[in-house]
Formats: sequence, structure tokens, C-alpha cells
Amino acid sequence: MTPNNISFDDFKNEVLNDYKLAVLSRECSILGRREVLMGKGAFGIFGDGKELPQIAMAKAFKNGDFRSGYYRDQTFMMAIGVLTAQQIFASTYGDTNIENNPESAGRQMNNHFSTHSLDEHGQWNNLTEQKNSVSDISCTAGQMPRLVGLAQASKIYRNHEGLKDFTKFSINGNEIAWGTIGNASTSEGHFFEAVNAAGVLQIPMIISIWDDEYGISVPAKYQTTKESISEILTGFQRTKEKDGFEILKVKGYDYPALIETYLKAEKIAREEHVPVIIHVTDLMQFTGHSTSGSHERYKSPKRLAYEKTIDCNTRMREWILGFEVKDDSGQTLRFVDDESELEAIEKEAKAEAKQAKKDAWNAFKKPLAAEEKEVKGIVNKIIKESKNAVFIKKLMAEFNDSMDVHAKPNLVFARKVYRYIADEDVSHKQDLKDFIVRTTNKYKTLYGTHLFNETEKSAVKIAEVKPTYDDDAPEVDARTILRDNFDYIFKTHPEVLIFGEDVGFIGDVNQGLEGLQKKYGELRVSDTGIREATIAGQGIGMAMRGLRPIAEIQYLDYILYALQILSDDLATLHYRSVGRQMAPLIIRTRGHRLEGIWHSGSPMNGINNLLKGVCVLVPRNMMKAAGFYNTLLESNDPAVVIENLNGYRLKEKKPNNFGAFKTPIGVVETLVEGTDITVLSYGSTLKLVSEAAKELKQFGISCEVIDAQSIQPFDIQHDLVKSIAKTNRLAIIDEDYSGGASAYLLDEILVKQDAYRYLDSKPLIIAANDHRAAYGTDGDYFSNPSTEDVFEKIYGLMHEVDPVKYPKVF
Ligand SMILES: Cc1ncc(C[n+]2csc(CCOP(=O)(O)OP(=O)(O)O)c2C)c(N)n1
Ligand SMILES: [Mg+2]
Repeated sequence: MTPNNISFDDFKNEVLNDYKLAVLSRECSILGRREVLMGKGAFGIFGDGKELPQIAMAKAFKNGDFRSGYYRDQTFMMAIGVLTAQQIFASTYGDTNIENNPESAGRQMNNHFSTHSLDEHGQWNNLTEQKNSVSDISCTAGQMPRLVGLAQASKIYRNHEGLKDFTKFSINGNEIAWGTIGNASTSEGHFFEAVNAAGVLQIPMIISIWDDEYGISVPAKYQTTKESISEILTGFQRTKEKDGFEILKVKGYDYPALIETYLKAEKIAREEHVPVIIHVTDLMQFTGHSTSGSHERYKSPKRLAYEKTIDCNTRMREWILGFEVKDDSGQTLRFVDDESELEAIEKEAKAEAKQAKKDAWNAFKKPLAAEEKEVKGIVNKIIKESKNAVFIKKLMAEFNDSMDVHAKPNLVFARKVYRYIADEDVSHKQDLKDFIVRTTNKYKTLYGTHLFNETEKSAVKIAEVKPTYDDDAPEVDARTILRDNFDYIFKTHPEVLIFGEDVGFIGDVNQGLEGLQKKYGELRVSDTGIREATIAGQGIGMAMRGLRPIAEIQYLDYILYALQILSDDLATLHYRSVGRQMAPLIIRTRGHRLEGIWHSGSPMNGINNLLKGVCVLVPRNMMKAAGFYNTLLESNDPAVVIENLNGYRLKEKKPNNFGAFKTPIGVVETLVEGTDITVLSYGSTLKLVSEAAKELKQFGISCEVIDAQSIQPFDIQHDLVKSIAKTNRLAIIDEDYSGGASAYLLDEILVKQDAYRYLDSKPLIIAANDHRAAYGTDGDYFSNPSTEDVFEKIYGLMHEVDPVKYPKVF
């Protein structure tokens, strides 16, 4: 490395500061592990053995850039100035105070790093003025799909004229998305899918692979062909003729080479928007994988001895001691005169780590100790008066013996004591009750908020706007309603873009985007490869950078390829970052009954269950679907919108307020009023249900037909219980398997809305068969609920109620 633009003294200071940081970070790992083993944290995973490459990466990381990495990156986070030693300990203790533990306030395991993209009111910070990191997830390679979107956002901002005012998010698309991943995690499909996507898209992404030749106990020979990820990726290397990646390889203990490599990579990615892979080899683990085990168990003495020889901190120390250059006058310049200078730095760094540990523990303990003191004080007074003092004293003795400093033991103690005084008239009873209620609420809030958006941008707060129609409004192909509405959206929202398989050139497989690529350009309406996980990832990453992506999954049945990332990343993002990050992504897909095992599925509860934190919307027609898109673009909640696969060519009346009409979220719609039975359904099945309701009417049965519309959130106004209070009966008709969405809906209605008390008959569930729907033309009829099934089952129920009025049909 030639420090050509700084003085030797500045260079020396930088080197010695870097060394100090490496030692400090190492010491935090060592002490952090010890804290967990002493029982002061539940789990610990640290970044020891990988300090130097992270310091080098930090030198190339600029304001506006984004990191999408994993649990090893503590030194990097410290080096860019967004993580302190004290915060490393706070996260290890699981401190719930966001000031002490800004990563996740105790929601995530330690070293799951994060910065804040949003302020405490849910408003975007200026991301170009800060260094950004997505809140990490534990799932190996789970950081890769979104990395594609984070990098692609720069390309969009650089090339899309309409976004020049989006100055909080980008300065001419100069920002790089930096991925980090362990060598073993590159075995995951997500890694290869993301690499291929980035190569195709040519986006400013730099992936660092921290290679310590292990994935917990499993060595490289079981992980990677040829035991070298850069070797097997060579086909991705760009050439003069063809775009691809720049692939660089560097040893993780070679400080000057690391800096040179990172600055080179940065230049390529930032200026040319070309993706780069840096394979950082010869790394090691100093304290082993995590506190769950010790690496002495599975690494041979030879390997352990070898690891000592490649310890990057030791190597840097040696390099510093051996470094000499001559200045212009021929004088020899050194970083240090002798080893004692380094020993002083080491001593200082270790003392800093120790103090940080102490400060973090004290800050963590303070409120808990105060709560402990308070509850003990109250109970000591109660003991003086209670008839059950003997029992309470026993509880107090046990509580005094406990070393556990958390909220749980305080509350367990308080709640157990309260049982003994529940029917007594002791003077401090109310104090104990207040303590229990206040403390429970406090921690429920600390651990339970922000699953969904809690600001005015919450999806459920966006008011309904009905479609309006000209007097002579024509009936048109339903797909054109979507198309015309999307047209309006693209015209008025420069930040909206849509992408997916067959979305661009042909305007989606059902022509809901017909002509829009031509009108709005390839950047905004684009085709992607067949790679659902990274289509979702593109959406997540771009939404995290202020764009409003609509990621299309061609068929609902194929959402399973993306479901892991939607579940682990998208659905948890707002919660795990305590509302300091969001990805208001819209997933557009289409499903339910068509034909064949993979084009007729409706695994609604599978999806719904795995996507808590994402709105799951099931519009019954395209006007409703278009209305959902309009609502969602006003909101900051993420959503999956499932259009009806068999509804595009049906006729719907053409509204005249495209872009303005909004379908409410979390609200059911009563389609037919009735008195005998409440019939709930959603999506394409509603057509059959409405038909059956008409037929039942002819036989004297009055159905109240309700469209769920929004599976999650469901019926926040509790209209179902109101309907059942009137009809006293409930039928749910569902294309999901029995025990699927219908079981969820029953729980929502009977348990959460207390509708059980109005029921005069057993709830009727008409669901699909447990096998997937067969392809043959009759497959649907014999696999899914049919109009006749609905008629007969509801009629049968009414026969049980009044056999005279409704004589048996079968
Ligand atoms: C999808 C998934 N599978 C398994 C795990 C458990 N796990 C956590 S870390 C790890 C090894 C990762 O090794 P590597 O990618 O080389 O990173 P390193 O820890 O060595 O830095 C495994 C198997 C996980 N977190 N996620
Ligand atoms: Mg590894």
C-alpha cells in the first residue's frame, strides 16, 4: 500500500487506530463469550478472527451505502461508527432499551446488526447522510436476496429521471450495497440465485465472503466444490466482451492487500455499477463458532495450531513491528519504535472493552434491579399483614436466592404472591396489583410492538374510496381494469416499479400490464429471470431504499420459492428493528382455482401463518384488486395481493376514478344480507357461494354472504360477530384444505370475536380435499367446493334446524 495522498504521521495514526480497533473488537468477543458462559446472556456469537477485512471494507463504505450481512461483522460496524463496544455487550445481555441496544432492543440475538432508517415516528431519515445496515437475520444466506434489491435501487436512482427529488435515498445512484456471507453459507441456493441475478442486472453490489473454511463443524470439503468458492465462480468473471462480476481474492490477514482490494472493488462498483465478489481467505475463529459449543471439539490440534498462525490481529501486529520506509531525506520511518508502544495500545483497548462491559451490564441491570427492589418492598409490607405469610415468606426466600436479573422472575414472584392475597384485605394489595399490571404492560410493549406499521401509514388506517362509474359505463375485460389502474399508478408515482417473470415485454401472463413497458420503460416495468426468492429480495431491498416496488410472483403456487425470504425477512423486518426499518413491498400474484396441481392451489393458511406482519389480501375481482394496490401505495405496510387466476377475462364494469378508488384493508364486505346463516368466503370461491345463496333463497333459506377480502388483518371492525348475532349460524367456504384458512377464520370469529356464544348450530366448514386439485376438466369439481356442495351442506344444516320447513333432499 502506498499512502500517496496522506502524510506518514496520518498514515501511522490510521494504522495504529485500526490496530486498536482490531484488538478492542477481539477483546469484546472474548469477554462477550465469557459473559454468556457465566449466564449473563442467553447466546453469544462474535466476529473474532475476521477483524482486518472488515476494517478494510469500512474504509470503502460511504454514507448512503447499505450493508446486508451477518453476525460476524461487529468490527465493520464499529469501524463505520455505528456500533460501540458497550452496545455489543448490551445486545449480548438482550437489553430492551433501544438507546442502549439500538440493534433490536432485545428482539434479536446478539450481533444481529442494524442501523435506523426511520426515526421514532416512522419517518425516513436521510439515508444518504448516514451509513446503513439492514437488520440482520439468522438464516444463513438470507441476506442475499435483499442485497440484490439494495444494489438495484442505485441503478434505478441513477437512471430514472423521475426520481431526482428523492434526495433522501440516493445521490445519483452512487451507493453500493455491501453483502457479507460466510464461506459455508455460499452453499445455499439463495447465494447462487443472488449472484446470477446481480450479474444479469449489473448493479453496484460487493459481496465479501469471509472464508474460515468451516461452517460450524463442517469443513470446506463438504461445503464447496473444489473447496474454493472463488474458483467455482470463475465463470461469472466479466470479460472484455461480456458483462459479469469482477472477482477478487485476498488473504484475510494481509492488511495492505485488503485495503487495496477494497478500494479497487469500491471504484468498480461505485463508478461502473459492476458487481464485485471479494473472496477473503485464510480467516479463522479465535473463540469458535458461538457460545453453543467449542471448536476444540471438532477441529484437529493441527488445524487449531494452523489457525493461530493466520490470526489477522497477530499478523497485523507483526506487520506493524516490521514496517519501515525511507522518507525523502533517506530517514527510516516506522509506525512504532518498539513493541511496548503496541502493548500500551493493547492495554488501552482491553481496558476499554472491560469498562464497556461493566457499563453495559449496569445499564441493563438498572431498571430490572429497581423493579426487583420495588416488588420486594411491597411484598415485605404484605408479609406483615397476610394470613398466608408463611407461604409468601417461602416465595420470598426462593426469590432472594435467585441470581436471575430479568423481568420474568420479578413478575413470577409478584403473581404467585398475589394468589395468596387475592381474597385478603391487606393494605398493599393494590400496589402489588399495580406493579404486576404496569410491569407486564411495559414488557409486552417492549417485546410486542411494530409487527405492522403503527403510524398513520398503517394499512388499516387508509380509508375506503368507492369506485365511481359513468352512467353508461361499459362492461370490460377485468384485466383492463388492472391495466388502466396500473397506468394511472405509474403516471402519478415515479417511485413505483413492477418486475417479475413475463411482466415486461408481454405485460404479464394475463395482460394486466399490457403496453406499460413501452410507455414507462424497461427500468420500471421489467422482466426478470425465473427466480422467485430474489424477485422477493429485489422488492425488499428496493423498498428499504424509498422505492415502491411491486414484485410479481407469476402464480401463487410458486410463492413457496419466495416464502422463506418473505417470512424470515419481509414479515419480521418492522418487528425485529422495532419499527426503525421497513420494506413496504407489494407482492402481486394470482392463484386459486384454474387447473392442475400447480395452477389451482390456495394454500392460504400456510401463507398467512408464515407471513404474520404482512397483509394477505384476497380480492374477489380485479376492481377490488386494483383498489388494494391504490390503498397499499398510501400505506407503509407490506402485502401480498392474490388476484383470481380465472377472473381476468370476466367482465367488470369500468370505473371512472382510476388510481383513486381504494379497497379497505382489514374490513369485510357484506355482499348479500340474510337472516338464516352467515356465509363467509373469499376470492374466486365467492362466485360459487353467491350462486348457491341464490339457489338456497329459492328454497327459503336466507344467507348473509360476506367477503373476507383481507385474511390478514381480518375483520378489525368485528362485523362477523354482528352478523352471527343475527343469524346464529356460520358457514365458511374455503378453497384451502380443511384445518387451513377456515381454522384460522374460526379462531378469529368464534374465539377472538366471541361469536361462539351466538351459535345455535355447529359451524359448517366446506373446504377443499386434502389432495391438490386434479387437472382433468372435472378435477376442480371433485377437488374443491362446488356450488352444489355449498347448497347441499347449508341446506342439510338448515334441515337439522327445522326438518319440517326444510325436508331432507338426500
Ligand atoms: C438456513 C440456516 N441453516 C442453518 C443455520 C445454522 N447455522 C448458523 S451459522 C451456520 C454456519 C455458517 O457458516 P459460515 O457461513 O461459514 O459462517 P461462519 O459462521 O463460519 O462465519 C449454521 C449452519 C442457520 N442459521 N440458517
Ligand atoms: Mg465459515
